[in-house]
Amino acid sequence: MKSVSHLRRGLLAASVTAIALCGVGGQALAQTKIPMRISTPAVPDDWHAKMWTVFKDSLDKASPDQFDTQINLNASLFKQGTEPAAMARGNLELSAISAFDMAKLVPEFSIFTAGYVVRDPAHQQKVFNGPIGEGLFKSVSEKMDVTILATAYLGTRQVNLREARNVRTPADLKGVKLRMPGTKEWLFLGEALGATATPLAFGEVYLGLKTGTIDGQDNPLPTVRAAKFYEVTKQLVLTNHLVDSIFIAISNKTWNALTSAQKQNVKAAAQAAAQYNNENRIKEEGQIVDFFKQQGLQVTTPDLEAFRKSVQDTYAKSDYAKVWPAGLLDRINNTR
Ligand code: KDO
Repeated sequence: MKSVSHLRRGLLAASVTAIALCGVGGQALAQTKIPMRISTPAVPDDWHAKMWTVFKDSLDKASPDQFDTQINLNASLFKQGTEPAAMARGNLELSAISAFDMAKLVPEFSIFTAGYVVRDPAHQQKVFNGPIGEGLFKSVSEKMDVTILATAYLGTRQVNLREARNVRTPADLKGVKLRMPGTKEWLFLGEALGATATPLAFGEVYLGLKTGTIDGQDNPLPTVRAAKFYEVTKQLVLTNHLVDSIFIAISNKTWNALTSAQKQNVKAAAQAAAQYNNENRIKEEGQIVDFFKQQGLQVTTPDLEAFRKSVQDTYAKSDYAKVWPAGLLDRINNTR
């Protein structure tokens, strides 16, 4: 029998979501589940939405009856980009946040918002699971009040256009209204690609493409499929411009209130979720181009060297690069 002293009293007042009364030897025992509200803009068919079910199942298996995991997709609980502040305030327990979210409060993180820095998913995992990730995640915890539990591979971002055009170099994207998420770090990436970056929340992209308020968008191909952007676009330009990450993060208010066994199980569940996402997404990316061709999209490969050089030069000359710690880019490049 569990004794009441096992319950985390601090959480009782604020976060009782389920109370089960069980009579044991004539005594009533109150059991409290710790709420784990998750908010993400991801659509149900995308791997980084499905990974949360893996998180929930792993956690329930390891810590039965201790957590009440609630998965909210399609930005139904918090708007895209507002999750970090909600976690810092303690209004949200978990989310998957981007390098762009982190760059706002931890400026050196902007190195990972720059195109053509991370080479591939294996490089990404080595960088973030090693000393570089450890140092940056420490600053994230201090400045954002969230703890990073695992690094998931969001996929490699590609340009996806409403009307087909000949795109060889960034100059060919001049004047193209390329939708980006609505922060300056994202918009800078769109401009670095040569386009006219146009801010729009993820949930509005499909309609924007359909009605022509935007000319294109950039996302990894599994997301282009899951969100059905292929229905309202005619071309994929395989720019490979960003090997993107999404970091599973938990509010420090929640994290610090857990026992060490609970912390271990929550972290293991996040890592299982990331691994499920990574394996499936990498596999899908390897096979997905045929699907788009069958849907009638043109799939073209531009001059990748021209894109790489132009994007890297744009970042190197920008204010972002001024706050990158000396030697960090070399350390990333030398991580093998
Ligand atoms: C997007 O809005 O383009 C983006 O890919 C940005 C990511 O950081 C992430 O928020 C993602 O959308 C959503 O999870 C939807 O897939």
